[in-house]
Amino acid sequence: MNKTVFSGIQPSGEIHIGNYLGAIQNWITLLDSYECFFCIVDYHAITVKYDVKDFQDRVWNAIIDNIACGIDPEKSRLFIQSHVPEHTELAWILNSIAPMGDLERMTQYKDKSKQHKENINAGLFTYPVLQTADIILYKATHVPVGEDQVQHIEFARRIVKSFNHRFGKIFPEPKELLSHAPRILGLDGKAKMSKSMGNYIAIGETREVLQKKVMSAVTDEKRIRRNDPGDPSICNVFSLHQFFTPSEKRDEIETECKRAGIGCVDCKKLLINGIWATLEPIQEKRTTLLKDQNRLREIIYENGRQCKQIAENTMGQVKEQMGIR
Ligand code: AQP
Repeated sequence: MNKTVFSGIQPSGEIHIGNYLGAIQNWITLLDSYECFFCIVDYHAITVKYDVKDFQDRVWNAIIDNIACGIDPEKSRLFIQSHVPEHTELAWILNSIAPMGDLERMTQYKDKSKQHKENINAGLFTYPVLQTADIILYKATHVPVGEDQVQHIEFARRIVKSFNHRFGKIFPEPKELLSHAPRILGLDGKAKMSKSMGNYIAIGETREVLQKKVMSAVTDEKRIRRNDPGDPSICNVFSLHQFFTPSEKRDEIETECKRAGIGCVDCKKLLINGIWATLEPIQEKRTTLLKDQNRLREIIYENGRQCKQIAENTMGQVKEQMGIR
């Protein structure tokens, strides 16, 4: 069986280093060995309140950011979900297979229901059904995601098993692919870094804002004075060094922190340098990309057209097997 990857990102805010380390970096490593579908999932993003005026900009910014991070839209099919209406068509069909009990157990639904008490809508509830449709329309075998999405991929596998069992085997059972950074915590060091929580470092952060944000990040809370020894194993700032600081320097910071040889302020300054070394080239590439957006738009629309053809084929098979003509 061919190896096919599908993964999505919501245009629900600025892309942050959690998305970058947990998903996008992993996507880049797969470009050469898998057939890759990467999607800006705008239909998922409307399940929470959003500003209509900004929405198109958000979708387009998500495209530009992904390319600036290293997703080549000519090596992969980077596209916009709503350009392929078959996603929502298949989601309706899968709604008739998805057990309510499974959907009620979804952690993301429970969390978002608490976060958006005034807007607990059916789309929020059936979010994993649309996500399953996204994945299986392209018969994806692998789904590179952060840890927060693993429960949804398990759900997708159960739906695929039910479909294949009832109507005949069409779909492979998709497997999650976790990156080396499956769960980046927010600046509070407690909740997952997320666009909607506002606890993030965006990839488009200026150096000044980056500095402010990192300086405000929570460290080992037991370390009160500069002379107290720290515990890097419970410090979120130190855990970020793992991704932005060369290993020798990181080992030195760890040893020095444990013996109070380095304070949290200096540890944060080193982290700022490390993160900036990653963000600066991404931001430079972004500026270059913005100069020739017309060509990029053509590529993204063409990717959407190609995806639509594949999706139409899959829907033809689905309807045939289900007796829908
Ligand atoms: N903190 C994270 N650490 C590792 N991976 C993460 N991902 C998201 N946050 C982290 C992964 O990034 C991909 C895109 O997910 P998303 O668009 O749902 O990102 P988000 O920041 O989580 O967006 P929202 O709008 O704020 O959503 P909720 O409210 O669900 O958190 C996924 O592969 C995800 O796993």
